[in-house]
Amino acid sequence: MSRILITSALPYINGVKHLGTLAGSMLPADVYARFQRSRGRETLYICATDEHGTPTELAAAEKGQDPATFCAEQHEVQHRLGRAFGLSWDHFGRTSSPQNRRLTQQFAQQLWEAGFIEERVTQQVYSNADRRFLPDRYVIGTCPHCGYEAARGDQCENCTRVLDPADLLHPRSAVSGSTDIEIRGAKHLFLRQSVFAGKLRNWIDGKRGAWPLLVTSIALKWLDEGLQDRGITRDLEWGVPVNAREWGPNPEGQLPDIEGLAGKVFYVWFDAPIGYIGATWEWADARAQEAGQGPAPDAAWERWWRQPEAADVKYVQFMGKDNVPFHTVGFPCTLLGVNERTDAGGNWAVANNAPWKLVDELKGFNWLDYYGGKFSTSQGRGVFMDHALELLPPDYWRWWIMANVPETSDSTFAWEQFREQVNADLADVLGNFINRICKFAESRFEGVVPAGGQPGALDEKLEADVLAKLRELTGFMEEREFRKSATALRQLWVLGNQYLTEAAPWTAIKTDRDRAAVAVRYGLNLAALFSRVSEPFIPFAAEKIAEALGQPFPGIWPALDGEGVLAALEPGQPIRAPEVLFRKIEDAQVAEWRERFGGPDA
Ligand code: B3M
Ligand code: ZN
Repeated sequence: MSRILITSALPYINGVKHLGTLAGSMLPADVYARFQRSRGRETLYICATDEHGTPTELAAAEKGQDPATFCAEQHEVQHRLGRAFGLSWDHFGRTSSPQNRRLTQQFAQQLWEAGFIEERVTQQVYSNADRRFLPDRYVIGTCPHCGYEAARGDQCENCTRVLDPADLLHPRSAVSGSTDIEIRGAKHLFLRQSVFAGKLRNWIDGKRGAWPLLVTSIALKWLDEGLQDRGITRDLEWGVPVNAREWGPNPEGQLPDIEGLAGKVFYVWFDAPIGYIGATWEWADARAQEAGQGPAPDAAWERWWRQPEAADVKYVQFMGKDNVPFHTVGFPCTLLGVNERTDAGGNWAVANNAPWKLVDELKGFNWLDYYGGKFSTSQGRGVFMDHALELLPPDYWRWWIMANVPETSDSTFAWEQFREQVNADLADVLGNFINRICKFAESRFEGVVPAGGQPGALDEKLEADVLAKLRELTGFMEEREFRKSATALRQLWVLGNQYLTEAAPWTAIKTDRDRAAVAVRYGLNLAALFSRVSEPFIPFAAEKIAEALGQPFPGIWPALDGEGVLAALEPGQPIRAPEVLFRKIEDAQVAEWRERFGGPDA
């Protein structure tokens, strides 16, 4: 049985995330992690805040904080919100952690030694007023193609042409508005991605058919366009320093002490994916600390990442489509460059006898938008994680998002459809079933699972139908087909209501108590099954159901061989009706929320 390593794209540190971010990475990853744990597999779900880069520096400055303080605070906010949503991270780390800084520096050093990193001089915009180099998109000016006056130095938003800051007419700093800017030459490190083009193409070609088409087509498009070498350093203060080592003496020696690189940091997209590994190291250290030990031995976290120990690990990544290039090209280049090298004849050879694992399964998502438009922080449009939880418990959001997750195309959030679907699926179908069966058992069978009676055709049919659906659901979950999984799960819940209606224990009890006992026993067992198979999607409700039935939580996924699929509960086992699982969302609430968060015409 294999171990499962799961990562979801690391949320940027600046600001609370909206539902789109949750839908495109963290929530599906959580659903999959919960499912795999309940299947009994050793599972590790790692996430972290992505903390470096210019936007962080600017967001911190806007709050009058230094970046370190800002990040520490925002990390706590995101951690708390993620937990409140039920995200079952084994560790929620930080790309600014000492572990990640060290790994980033080490990888860079190894790439340098292998000849995959090169020093180049690039021309960059320097703002005298801001006393800093400006990243391309922080230079604003008039587009030379269409005359748009607020074009960014990387791309014109109006005509979508890709630009170089030097193309802009009347350029100015987006930070201060100052026009006192000049072009200066600056040294930077470049990762020679072009060297890996052939290797990457073979690797991606081998994933065709296995990975979502969305993912392989984005990756191949990048490769078709010709893989460019990539600048991996920036002139910033906040980041992993290129040339100033904070950690003790290292037998491997210093990072390349290249003249002109002092004071520079690695580009955020270089250290962010390494953060998956860094956060796994943090996880191991945190566990060692909990156990009253010192730092964890390397083997404790390397067993998830490095061969040969990681041979039984299946590594699954979750992300939105905009992140796919960095995970199919950028990060794999880093890892390949550490694992392998070329000899004088240009042949590849193993360079590392404990090579790092590349991703096995990559699940990419389209966009979730808000009434057909983008979620927007600045315009206050759409729902963000903190506000969502002020309105409704997490399961409502989790269920709607997963049932509509933008898997094969973009999907759209609208309050009206949200209310309709949540009321129908959660309140009318699942909630109603649980309530009916538990209440009836409480009032007519002294609150215990009834014994007695012989199952008949109806009960046997239920068992067969449930087993067929359960197998279908399990297959979809293994394949990470979440919309299909949600549909199969809803169909399972529907089977419950249909059964109760047909078996009608409230009628049977008048003439045949044994018949009613069988129906109630099957019904309660269905409820127990629902708790287990619904847990990945709606863990809070699943826990309430498990508690009501005296079942362990989280439970184990039901066996697919059909043995006792509806016989988990011992006759005589006490049960009680849980509090109302799902209150219906009212029309008036929808009207109010649409007003508050912006509706179709906002
Ligand atoms: N923070 C981008 C994003 O959230 C980025 C992901 C990093 S994954 C290593 O869209
Ligand atoms: Zn333009």
